[in-house]
Amino acid sequence: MEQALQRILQEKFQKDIKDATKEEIYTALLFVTKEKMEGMTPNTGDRKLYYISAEFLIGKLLSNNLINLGLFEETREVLAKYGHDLTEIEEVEPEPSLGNGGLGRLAACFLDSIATLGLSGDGVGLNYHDGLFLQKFADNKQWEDKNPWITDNSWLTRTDCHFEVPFNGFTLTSTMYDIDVPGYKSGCNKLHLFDIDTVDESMIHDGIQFDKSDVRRNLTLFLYPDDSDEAGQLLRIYQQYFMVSNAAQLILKEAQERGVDLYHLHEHVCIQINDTHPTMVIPELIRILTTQKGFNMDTAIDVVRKTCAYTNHTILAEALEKWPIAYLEKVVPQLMPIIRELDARVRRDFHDERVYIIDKMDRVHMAHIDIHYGYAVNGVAALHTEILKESELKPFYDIYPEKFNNKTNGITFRRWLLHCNHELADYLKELIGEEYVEDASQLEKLLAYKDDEKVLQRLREIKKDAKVELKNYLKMTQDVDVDENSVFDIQIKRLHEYKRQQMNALYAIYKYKEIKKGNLPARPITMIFGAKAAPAYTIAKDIIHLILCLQQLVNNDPDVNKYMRIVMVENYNVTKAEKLIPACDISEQISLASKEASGTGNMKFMLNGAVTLGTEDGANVEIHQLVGDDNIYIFGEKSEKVIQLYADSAYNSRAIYESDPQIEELVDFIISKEMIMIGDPVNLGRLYKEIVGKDWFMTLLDVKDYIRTKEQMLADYEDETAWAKKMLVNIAKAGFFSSDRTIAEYNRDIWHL
Ligand code: GL2
Repeated sequence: MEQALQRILQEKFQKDIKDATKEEIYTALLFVTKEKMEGMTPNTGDRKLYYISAEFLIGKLLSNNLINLGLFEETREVLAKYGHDLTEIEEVEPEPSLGNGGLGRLAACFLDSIATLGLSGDGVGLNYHDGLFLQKFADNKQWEDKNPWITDNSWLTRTDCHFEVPFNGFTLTSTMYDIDVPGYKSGCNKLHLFDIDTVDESMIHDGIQFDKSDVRRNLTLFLYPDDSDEAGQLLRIYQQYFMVSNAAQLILKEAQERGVDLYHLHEHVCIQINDTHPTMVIPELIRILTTQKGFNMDTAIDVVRKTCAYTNHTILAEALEKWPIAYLEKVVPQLMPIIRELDARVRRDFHDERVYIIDKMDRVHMAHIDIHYGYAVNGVAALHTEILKESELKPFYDIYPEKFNNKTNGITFRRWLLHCNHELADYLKELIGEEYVEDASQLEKLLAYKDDEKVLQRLREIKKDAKVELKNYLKMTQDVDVDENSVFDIQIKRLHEYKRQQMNALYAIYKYKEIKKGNLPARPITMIFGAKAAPAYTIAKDIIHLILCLQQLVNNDPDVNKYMRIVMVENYNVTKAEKLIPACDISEQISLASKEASGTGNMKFMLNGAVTLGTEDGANVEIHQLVGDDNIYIFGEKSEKVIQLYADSAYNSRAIYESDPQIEELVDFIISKEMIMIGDPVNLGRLYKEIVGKDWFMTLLDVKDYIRTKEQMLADYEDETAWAKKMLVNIAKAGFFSSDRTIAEYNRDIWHL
């Protein structure tokens, strides 16, 4: 490493390591690492997976690549020898924002595990130049800006692979960029990101505004451009088709290069459709096979059906894509005859309009294409899969019970433990050996130390160190002060009403009022939030406004700020998650039961010794089963009850509000004099009305149980030994949530690589 670094620094900058700047060292490390990865043996096999996804939230890559290449320690030492700190060098790397939340991060964790398990499998997606927007706070509100991440020297390698992608009346020529995905001590795969050369970032103005109709210039500017109008929806269809047409052409090209007889494609290729964004790969493959490869329709459909598998990540109706036929006709008319044919076959075989592809309003249900014309359908946590089978997708489950299966999500321990929490990772190695890194179930060995006071003490110290680090980071990045001796209570995830950040904000109001009344807590609490709201999601932005106003109110009140602080982290992303998660005491997983398909933050927190405060939702259910009642705090109504309330239209937030003076007092505070003095009455008023008059995700149903449970948790925190035991059990039981386990299951049951 030392020699390689010296060589590249000389070549590129005519400098020695000790005189080089952080930027120069970063660039040199990037080159060294890329060279190493080029020299790695690619994972190969007779069967290859293509994981197609609109999002790959890969995070910064330098340290993770070094870890997987087995070069991390050596690099750290070499740099230290010349007075440099690898952590500071990492700061130079821009974070690609190629994802939105859990779904995109899951895809990134999966790529790591696929490569680590030595499986042949590449990711396919788009190279968004400005990714998801950059979040800024001003006037206690969220503002959006562009988020460029591609620099002259980056992890992207331009390839000479190009395809022609046909749209209505014109064609776009693609360019494929590759990012290497090294496995941990094993072979290498690729992430292929498609782009066009004509994208023009200068067309963006006033934050994230741009001409949505100019596809040649805007196609790969942003992930999830605003789709609240027709032009925005058309652009999303352009993006999706561009992604899958490139994927389909790449898959067929590579298969033919490997000598695969396309009539046997399914024996050599499998395609995982990550949520519905890549669904058009099904009609696109059928189109290419029938129009260019001599297939008849029956055979093309048969081969494609045996090649594609679909993962569902949500039961939220608005997230299940339904594109109007008129829009598809406008953008990709060549696919519509095929989609109509696929629909006609469904209508011929099943006389149940709930499973049709085209509905009465002339909309195409993308998930229905996946389920009929794929060979596997999976949910992402046990409860989620049950809900799909028993309610959301029941008519499909009745037809194809054999296609449905569960694959509980997972996270890569390389990033979410080894990289983000060196101190804990090293201590675990000392206690139970190195094997847990490759066989996560070994973490259970930790249980032997459950009553070992020394071990428990060390776990507390490690947590404290992480809290101090976070404190310094928050001071440096946002100039806020927090107390490392306070309880760190953290809710970080996309902003959505179903995730109920608003309920956590009601707790903040409760606590603020208690402190004002003189009911002082045994120990201060630091409530940390991080979340981006979709730019067109009004109520989500109002919730951010509420939290930011509470932050100002609480942190500036000398009666209160000794006992309580609120921090809303700006532009929450993977890099920030890596700082926040190791420092957490209380992991907030408080979605309305039945609505969070899985969650993956919950797993990252537990692995780093936080204790979950959660509803029986998503993977929380499995965490609960693993750690037992004593090591998790569960509250709120169960999913059966919630589903019933929706079915009967029986939830009435106004009735709860009017009949419960405590709840009324908390909700009224949103539009109190104190708050209106700080905030915008329009935003606060709208949010107040929404909670009282609608509350679609039932905040008021669970808020009292939530407050009671959180208070219990804070009281229990004071028993240091008992709390440290809970930490230990959470870490020990986290092995199940390694994405290596998840990928092994995908491979066993779906991919058969
Ligand atoms: C999500 C779910 O909301 C989340 O619960 C799940 O953990 C992830 C990964 O399976 O998928 N679905 C979705 O559309 N997004 C998610 O994060 N954005």
